[in-house]
Amino acid sequence: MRLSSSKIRGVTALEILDSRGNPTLRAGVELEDGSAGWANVPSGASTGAHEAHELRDNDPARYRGKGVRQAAENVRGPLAAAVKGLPAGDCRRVDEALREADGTKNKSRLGANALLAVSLAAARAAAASAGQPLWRCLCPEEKKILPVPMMNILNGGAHAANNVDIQEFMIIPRGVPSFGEGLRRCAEVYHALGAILRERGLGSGVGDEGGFAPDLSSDEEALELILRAIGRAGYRPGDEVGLALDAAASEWMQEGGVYHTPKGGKVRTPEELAEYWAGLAAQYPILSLEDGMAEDDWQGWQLLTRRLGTRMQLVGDDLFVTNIRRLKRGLEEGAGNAILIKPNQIGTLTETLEAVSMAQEKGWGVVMSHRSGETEDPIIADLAVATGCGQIKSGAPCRSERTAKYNRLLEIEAEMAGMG
Ligand code: 2PG
Ligand code: MG
Repeated sequence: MRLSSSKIRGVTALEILDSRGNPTLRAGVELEDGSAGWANVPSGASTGAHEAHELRDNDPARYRGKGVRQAAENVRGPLAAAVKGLPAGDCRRVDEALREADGTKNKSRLGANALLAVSLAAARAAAASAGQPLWRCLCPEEKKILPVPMMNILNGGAHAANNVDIQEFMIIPRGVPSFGEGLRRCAEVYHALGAILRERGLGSGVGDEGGFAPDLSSDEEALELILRAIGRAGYRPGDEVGLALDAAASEWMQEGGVYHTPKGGKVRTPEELAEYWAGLAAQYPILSLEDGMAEDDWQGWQLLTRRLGTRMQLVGDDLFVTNIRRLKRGLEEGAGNAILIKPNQIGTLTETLEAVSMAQEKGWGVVMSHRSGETEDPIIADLAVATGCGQIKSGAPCRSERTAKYNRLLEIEAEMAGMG
């Protein structure tokens, strides 16, 4: 990292709101040379059981128990004390100090939300001190690539009050010359889908990530509508725009190891679920499937990977929770072939980057991701470029907390062009 060596002088914290109207945390870090950085932490609705601990106040009198005043106090108190005087650009040292101050395995004492806010804000402050955008400070020369958007255009599951069970229906532009062109293609398909839904009287209200959230008769109907939208926008489904799904199947797992879709009421064994995905893959141009099995169903994941792993990307989100211990198990056992990266699942920048590197070294796919509860902070755009991960999931081209990341990538694309 080519970040400044200026030392941390002070750390601040603020309880703010995320895009779902719940409190979340912002931290600010000020350096001795007067530079400063801030960062907001997002929050998920379909949270994996193995994620680092998100500290909430649990005081029913405030924000339905979801306040983060204690996490803010932890930033101002023990975490500030732990990092004061450290060079902000030495991310590893800063993050180690944060982890030591917490002292638990899953950051449950001071809160992963508290640690991550300081970790990211410190990196931002160091980049500001170096007079460089964050992506450039973190980015080894050879990795300067912009990610392809994996854009969510139809929401279901825990992200929408409709009767669709698959959480995210996404599109991926193929063979585009630039990030901006890929983004345009996706936005055009999004508008075409909106027009089709309106024509059919299906409603064009949106879900948590900005994708449309119509009531449909089945998940297949959603896929059919999206194929139609791709065609209506003037593109060839498959060749020019592919499909990606996030089933978020941890939400479907029931006692006894069977999957039960809460809205459609389908009950399937892991074998039947793998067959279902194989059937969909045979029928539709699905390039990527995330959380096609549940977070603790390692056998189901192996089964799915044997069945479809050579045909498509199989992304572990709840399965790996951006944690190298779980990723290592996946690599050893052949569970999945790609990882979703969400910094708040693990709680520090360096651990996030470690998970990316481990996956990249093994030739796995890497997708940088937002959360369903987001803020205007676009930092994952910088992280996607810095790591050269190649793919980003940031919702629909709708709702500013989603477009903030895409717009930041457009900015970075322009910054790169200016660098020559
Ligand atoms: C996911 C995410 C983001 P959440 O499951 O991949 O799309 O959702 O933040 O609710 O976990
Ligand atoms: Mg997911």
